[in-house]
Amino acid sequence: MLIRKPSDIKPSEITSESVYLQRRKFVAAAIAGGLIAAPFRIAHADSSNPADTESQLPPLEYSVNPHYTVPQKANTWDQITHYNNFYEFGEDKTDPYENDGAFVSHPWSVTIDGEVEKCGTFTLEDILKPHPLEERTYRLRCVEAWSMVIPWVGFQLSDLIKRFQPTSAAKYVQFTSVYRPSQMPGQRTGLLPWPYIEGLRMDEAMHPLTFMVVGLYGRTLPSVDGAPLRVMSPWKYGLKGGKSIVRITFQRTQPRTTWNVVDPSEYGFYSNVNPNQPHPRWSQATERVIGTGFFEERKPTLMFNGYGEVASLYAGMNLHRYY
Ligand SMILES: Nc1nc2c(c(=O)[nH]1)N[C@H]1C(S)=C(S)[C@@H](COP(=O)(O)O)O[C@H]1N2
Ligand SMILES: [Mo]
Repeated sequence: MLIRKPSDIKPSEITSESVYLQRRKFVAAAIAGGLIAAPFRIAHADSSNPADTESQLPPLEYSVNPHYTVPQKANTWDQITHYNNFYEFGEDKTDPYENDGAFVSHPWSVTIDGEVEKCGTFTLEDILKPHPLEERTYRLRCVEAWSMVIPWVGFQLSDLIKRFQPTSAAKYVQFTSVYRPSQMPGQRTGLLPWPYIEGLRMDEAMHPLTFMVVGLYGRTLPSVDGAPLRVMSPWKYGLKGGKSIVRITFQRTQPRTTWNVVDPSEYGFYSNVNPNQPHPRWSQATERVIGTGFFEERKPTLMFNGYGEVASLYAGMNLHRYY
C-alpha cells in the first residue's frame, strides 16, 4: 500500500510490485538452496510449533469450533508471525517482528464508550472473563492481493456487544488501536495518521463471523498479530481488522477509518473482499498464497473471501459504489 502522495516519493524509492515479487522469489530461492537462514518456512509444514522466542507465549484454554474451518491447510506459526502488516512497527512485512521488542501488551485496558449503556474503562481480564475462548480457522485476504489461512483463538464480538448494551442510536462500531510511539517506532513517523482507526456497521459487527482475537495456534496472541486484542471480519480485506485495540466506540455515524482517510479512492469503508472490484492500481481477481514455495501459488479470489453467508448484509447495495 503506497501511502505517501506520489509527489512526495523519489522515483528511486518506488518498488514496483513485479520487482518486489522478484526480490521475494530470489530470497525464497536462496533460502530453499540453503544460501541464507530461513526467516520463515517457505513450504507448508505441520507447524503449529513456533520456532522462535514466541514459543514462550502462554497457552490458552479454548475449544475448537468445528463450524469455522476451511479446507485449505493453515499457514505455519512462523509464516503468520514473520509476514505482517502492522504499520505501527514499520512499513515492511518483516518490520513488525524486527521492531516489536519494546512493545508491552500487559497490563492492558479497553475503553467502551459512545452510544452504549455500560460505558467505562475495563481491564482486559474483565473484558475477557465471561467469554469462553474458541479456535476458528479463517482465511485472511489482504487488499494487496495475498492471503493466508490462520487458526485464531477468540470469541464472537456480538457476545461482547450484547454485554455492554449499545443504545438504539448506535449504528456503527469504531475500533481504535493503541497509540504508543515510545514502543512503536512506526508511530514516530508520519507513515499513517495515528492512531489506526477501523470500524464496522452495527450489523457487520453483530454478524457471527466477526471475531475478537486474543490468540494464535492455541497461544496468547503475538504482538505482531495485534496483541492483546484485535478484531477480524474474514469476508473483508485484512485492513479492517484493527490490531491492539484500546477503545471500542458505538457511534451514530460512520467512523473515519484510517486507510479510507489516507486514500478514499483506493480503500473504501466497506472493503469487502470482491474479485470484481479492482483496486485502482491492481486486480483483485486472484491472490498470492503465502507459504506455497518458490513458484508461489496464485488462486482466484472468492466473493466475500468465500464467506457467502454475509451477502444478505449487502442486499440491494451497489458494491461498486460502496467498495
Ligand atoms: N493497528 C493496525 N492494525 C492493522 C494494520 C496496521 O497497520 N495497524 N494492518 C492491517 C492490514 S493491512 C492487514 S492485511 C492485517 C494483517 O494482519 P496479520 O499481520 O495478523 O496477518 O492487519 C490489519 N490491521
Ligand atoms: Mo492488508
